[in-house]
Amino acid sequence: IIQREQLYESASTFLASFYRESGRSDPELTARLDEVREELSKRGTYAHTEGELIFGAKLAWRNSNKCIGRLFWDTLNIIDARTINSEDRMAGALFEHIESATCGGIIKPFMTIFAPQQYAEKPESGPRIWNHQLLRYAGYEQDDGSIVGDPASLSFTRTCQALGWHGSGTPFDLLPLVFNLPGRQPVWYDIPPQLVLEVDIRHPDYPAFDEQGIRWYAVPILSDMTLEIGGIYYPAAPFNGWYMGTEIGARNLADKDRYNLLPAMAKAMGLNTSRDFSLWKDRALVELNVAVLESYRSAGITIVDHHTAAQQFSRFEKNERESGRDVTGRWSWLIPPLSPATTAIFHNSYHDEVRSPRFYSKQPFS
Ligand code: HEM
Ligand code: NRG
Repeated sequence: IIQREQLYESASTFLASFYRESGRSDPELTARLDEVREELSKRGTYAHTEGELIFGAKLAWRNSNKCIGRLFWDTLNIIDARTINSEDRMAGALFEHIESATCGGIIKPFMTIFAPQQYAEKPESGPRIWNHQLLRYAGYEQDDGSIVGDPASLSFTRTCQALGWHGSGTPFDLLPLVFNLPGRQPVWYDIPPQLVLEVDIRHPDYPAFDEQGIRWYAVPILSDMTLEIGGIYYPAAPFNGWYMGTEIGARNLADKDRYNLLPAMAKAMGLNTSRDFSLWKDRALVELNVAVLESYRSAGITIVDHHTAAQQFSRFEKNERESGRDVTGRWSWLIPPLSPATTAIFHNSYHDEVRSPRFYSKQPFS
């Protein structure tokens, strides 16, 4: 009963904001709240209308304090996949997400929302996606302790292998999709390669770098966060926008515990790497980021540089203020990892206040 009251509280707060922001009348809101109360007393939960789901998903993006890309929150495309209850159809919906979001390189923000968690009358967990992102490269530990591929994927790769998947062992093997429906065993599906757009990373001025054979995928599709709207939890709700170049060039390819490519870039540039004092790491880092941006651009794939992204974020802040809302944010995530002080974000401060609808990074009630 207490849980039901809490759920009604969360539902009414969310519905009030939906009806207010979409310019509906108070009597309409009251009617909907009565309906929700009735549904709660019968079923212990309530179902969002399609309009509520779309609005809630967009607000969860708008409320993502770590996200610099929020100017575009209102352009999110939502696929309602709440009725999917077979593995094949779930895999199909995920494949379709990859295809629609990629859109031949003109990337579109998408979110596919599967069934919510039913935690009231009949405790039953919702469907779950085990991948961190729908597209990601495997990581393998060799007998000599060295690592092939993405070290961030070591443990998930072992999970896939335990389920019977075998990778080819290259540094850029796409991992399979792994997920489970409520109360069922996990299943894995290889992603049809023709759905996956990837880019060869080349440097326009340092062709020696091209021989590294580095590539990356076009679309980041986060798949391990739980979406919460009005007290309802959607544990499988993968979403994507496009990349900011630094995510790849200053982290995925540069971090020592990821692809660790600063030494290779420095070598291609002919830098002397014997002394930190020469700033060879900084020079290699900039050129690695140039290589990422130029490679995506020449392949016709949407990507944003961190200066433009920071300017877009300023526009978001202005829009929010003009709409009578104050912007929340987490400074340590909003600043880009390359030349942060050249962006306005660095010189501002933000309140990291948590608002619902929202994304949880760890799945609750697991
Ligand atoms: C985080 C950019 C779209 C929700 C981030 C980060 C960047 C970013 C750079 C920090 C990531 C990191 O440091 O690992 C963008 C850009 C987008 C975009 C350029 C282009 C449209 C979206 C969309 C959503 C979203 C569509 C949800 C609907 C989030 C969330 C985080 C995040 C929840 C935090 C992730 C975490 O906790 O690991 N975004 N984003 N973003 N973004 Fe966005
Ligand atoms: N840094 C991660 C991706 C995190 C989310 N970034 C986005 N999200 N751009 C990486 O793979 O590098 N998005 O929805 O566009």
